[in-house]
Amino acid sequence: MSTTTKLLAACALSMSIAGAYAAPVLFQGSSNAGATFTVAQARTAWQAALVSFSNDTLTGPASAAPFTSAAGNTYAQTGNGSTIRATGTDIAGDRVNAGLIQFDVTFPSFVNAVGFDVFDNDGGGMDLLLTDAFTNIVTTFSFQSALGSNVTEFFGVVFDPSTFISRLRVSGTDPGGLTNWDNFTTGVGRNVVVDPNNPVPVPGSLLLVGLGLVALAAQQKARAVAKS
Ligand SMILES: [Ca+2]
Ligand SMILES: [Ca+2]
Repeated sequence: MSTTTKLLAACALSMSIAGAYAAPVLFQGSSNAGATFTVAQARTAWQAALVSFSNDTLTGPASAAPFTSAAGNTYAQTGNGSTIRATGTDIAGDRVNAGLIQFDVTFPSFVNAVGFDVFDNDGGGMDLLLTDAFTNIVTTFSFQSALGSNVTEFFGVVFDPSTFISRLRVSGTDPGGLTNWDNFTTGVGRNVVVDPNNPVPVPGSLLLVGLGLVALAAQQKARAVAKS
């Protein structure tokens, strides 16, 4: 069984999805001693599903939220009472007295895939809410982080080829109250049927009609050449 197949099998067990529309795949890795695969393996498998991607290392000045990183992503608190801040190397979250640490990430362009590292979520539950750039439909992923302190995990999502997202809301119920996030990576999956830089999506059915017309024209041209 390949690493990717193992990842997909593990994801099918660990993931529950609420919402509709997207047919996403979630890759999860952990540096836990008992983990089936490492953070690096999970990230590599996720990146292999993409045609392009860019990584936000969050290197920059320390700052309270909201802040925009050098990569152009804007990170903001949601007003639920928890806080986040830029440390200069990553994002530090404090649950304070809220039920969960929660923040929004807005991307400078629409993306088809998103992944990031989580440090020290202590086995807490995590939610990712991804807002569809065209329909505003929100898809929710709910999953558990690995048990134990000082554990780094990777979570990555790839949407179906016609789905792009404009915003990500991250929530973690870290029992200890302190969690860090880093390396927010966004990308475009292979075989996408819309251009993320063009805000007008090409419906799949129209694309098929277009491809059919191209094939028909090629066939007629071939017949004309054969007769001449
Ligand atoms: Ca970093
Ligand atoms: Ca923690």
